Amino acid sequence: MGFRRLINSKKIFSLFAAFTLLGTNVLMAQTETSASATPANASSKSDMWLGVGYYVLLFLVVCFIVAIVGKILKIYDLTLKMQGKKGVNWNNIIGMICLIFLVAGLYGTYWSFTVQGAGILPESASVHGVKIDQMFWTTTIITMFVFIVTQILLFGFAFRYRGSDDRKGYYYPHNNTIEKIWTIIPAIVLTVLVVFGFFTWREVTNTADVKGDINIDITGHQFEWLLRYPGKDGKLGPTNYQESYTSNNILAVDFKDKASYDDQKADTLVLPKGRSIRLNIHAQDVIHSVYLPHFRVQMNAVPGLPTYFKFTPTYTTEEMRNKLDDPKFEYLLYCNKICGGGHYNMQKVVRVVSEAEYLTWIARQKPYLTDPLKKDLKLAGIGEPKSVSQNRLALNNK
Ligand SMILES: [Cu+2]
Repeated sequence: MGFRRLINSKKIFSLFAAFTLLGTNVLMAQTETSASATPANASSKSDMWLGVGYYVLLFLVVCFIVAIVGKILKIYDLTLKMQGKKGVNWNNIIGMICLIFLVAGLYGTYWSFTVQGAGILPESASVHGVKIDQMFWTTTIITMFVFIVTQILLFGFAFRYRGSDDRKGYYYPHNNTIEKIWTIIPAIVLTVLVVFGFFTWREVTNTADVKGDINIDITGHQFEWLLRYPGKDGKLGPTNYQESYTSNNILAVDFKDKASYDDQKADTLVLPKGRSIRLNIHAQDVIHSVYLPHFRVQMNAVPGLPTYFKFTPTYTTEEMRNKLDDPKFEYLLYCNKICGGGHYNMQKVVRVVSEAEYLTWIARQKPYLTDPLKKDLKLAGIGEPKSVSQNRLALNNK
């Protein structure tokens, strides 16, 4: 009785409506501040408010319809009772609601697959990505099948065996066979999926370093990715945050090691097709995450815990553009950990090119060892470090 009074209370209803309106406004206000960065947004902003108004109105209309239908049913129920008849059969109504929920829910699932499904990533652009996709689709198909069957059984049974005066509920407390079936089958399926996932992940990550690997250092800090390529020696110099960090050496490259001298920096992550790439992943402040969705690559960048991810790109940017029939397509590198206010902007273009194009590009990149940094390190010229270790000591003593 108390609950019914709560639902019928006009105060509660108007409070709920006000709360919904306010909540939507607050949400949209946030989208608005980020969207208003570009002034040419006036028309899209009014479109957005039209959209908000539309959904709020739609919600209110649905509430009114439900309330009116409820009142009509109640009056109908009372009239029947006054005439000495049985009144409304609520079991049938609840049964029908279960059936409507089943049909609407399954249609909603189908709808979200067709609408959101269109935003799915294109074919994997890396060798290991094909295996990740196989795993993804196997899991999706199995879980979808189970989802559809169980929903049909759940709501179908609720409808078919809804309460009725003609039959009595059968008391069925326990059945070991049923318990075994619904424990053992899911256990086997889940074990197969987990083991399959375990072996796939092991195959993806247990990769021995080969001589031809291209080593690239990628360092995340708030809010950008910094890239360092090895020079002609193919080796990246080591880093040492405690000793080598200066404003001219934000990657803290250790110049005690000669391999550091020819390291290069780059703005774009350029990768040659068909070559094994080893991304050495670092973070300088908080946890970031290297995310290259088109290559099915993701690995956290944790401060103080360098990690790596190896993969081989299989399609150049140009090939992917042709495949997708989208001349503007770019592979992108994102940060996939919410690492602060500028997180959304931690993005870089990734270009996959032919080996020849890569060599031309890399030859044009600037050395990491800039003139100001040379001055800091008191290096006369690359290749002939004048007592680097002594200078380092001097720096350390600051
Ligand atoms: Cu980040």
